[in-house]
Amino acid sequence: MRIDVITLFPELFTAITDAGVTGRAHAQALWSLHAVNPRDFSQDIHRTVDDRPYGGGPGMVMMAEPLGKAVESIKDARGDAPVVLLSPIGKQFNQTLAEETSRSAGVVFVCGRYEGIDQRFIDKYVDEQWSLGDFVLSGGEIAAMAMIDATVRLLPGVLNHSDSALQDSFQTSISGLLDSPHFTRPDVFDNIKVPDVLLSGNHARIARWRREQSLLLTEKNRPDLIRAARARGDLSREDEVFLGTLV
Ligand code: 4GY
Repeated sequence: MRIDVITLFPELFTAITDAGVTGRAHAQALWSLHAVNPRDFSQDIHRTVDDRPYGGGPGMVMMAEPLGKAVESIKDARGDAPVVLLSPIGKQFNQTLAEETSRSAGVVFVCGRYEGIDQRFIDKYVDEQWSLGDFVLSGGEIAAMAMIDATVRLLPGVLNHSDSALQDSFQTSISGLLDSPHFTRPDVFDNIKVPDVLLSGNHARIARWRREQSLLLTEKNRPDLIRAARARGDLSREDEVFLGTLV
């Protein structure tokens, strides 16, 4: 998979190219990152990429021309990958979008800085806007890295064991419930014992316990996901009895 990113801070992306699961996958050439700095397409000696907002107001606005030239510079290499602007006004990114992106050839992420981006750049070059969530960042880079991380770990060959990705929180293809708690050695920490069932070797009991922990946690933290699972027919009679919905 090829990922392009337009950013004033290309060095930030070493966080995902050089470390962890995404770093290993990058070293194995399972994905590549191509950063383009709009400052390299500025027209003046000061390499200016921002200017004051028309109509007044605080802060600065990213100029359309350096961003437009940056996108033009990757026209041939990107093929038909969509140009995606990271913005809190965009569609909320989720696991389904990560799955779809991981099945695509690639994406071009545009990371804004300052107060905003000249709307004429957005109208001419941006295909979609995606949001990490309902909060305002100082720039799109951290949102882009989060989305790249969520996408790359789903690429074939990135995670070693085949069902690990499928069991994570939000991997709705299994159940759409939150992940159950995890424990490892030692069996006592700070006088707190690992739940006995996990040491029982009874795989059916362990699976049922994990399912019930998922149901409890999801009911507490994300009751909307319980309702959605029920609407999809993903809750068994046993699940409903456990939740107290039935007798
Ligand atoms: N939230 N999700 C987000 C953001 C800030 C463009 C400069 C977000 O994705 N990006 O808060 N981005 C950017 C937006 C102008 C600041």
